[in-house]
Amino acid sequence: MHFPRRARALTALAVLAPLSLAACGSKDHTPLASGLPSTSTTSSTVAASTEVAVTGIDYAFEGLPATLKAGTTFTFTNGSDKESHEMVLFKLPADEKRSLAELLALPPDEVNKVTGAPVGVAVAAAPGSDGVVVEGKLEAADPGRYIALCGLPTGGDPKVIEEAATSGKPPAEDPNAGPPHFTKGMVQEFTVE
Ligand SMILES: [Cu+2]
Repeated sequence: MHFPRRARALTALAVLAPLSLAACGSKDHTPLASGLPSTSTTSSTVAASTEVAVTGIDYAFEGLPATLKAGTTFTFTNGSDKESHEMVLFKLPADEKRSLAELLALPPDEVNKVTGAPVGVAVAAAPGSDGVVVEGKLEAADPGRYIALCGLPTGGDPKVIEEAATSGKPPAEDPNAGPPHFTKGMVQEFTVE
């Protein structure tokens, strides 16, 4: 990669996101679960294409089928007119049986142990922009369960996010930065066959 420092910074963003969720969450207060896409929106049809165009909107992924073929690659585009978005792709361990909602309700240490490092990260900081892959590859190479999420802050300044992405430094203080987008529903599981 051309941007190793950049990749580290964004990985930190993605990995830290669940920490903030767990810190403010509890069994009685689970903003993530309430924002999860309902299972009725998923399809059992295996996508025919092995290249899938995903769009990040406020606050969901569009174009991401429930089931895909191994070897599928993704492009990522920001479809918002105000927010930054990213697509962070994780592959779950083969023996992991818990649901996405159960996993994200776990303590942060355990979540991070389950997900490990992302398979790939693409960031589209400017609203309407094409995502830039800054870590790994946006590819579902092998069969299994995958998760796509956006850990960028709600209402965050796209310039601050872009700066963090290009400088390799942590994001500057942003008084408008709210909870990560995945707590508002921008998280989706899919299966690769
Ligand atoms: Cu987002």
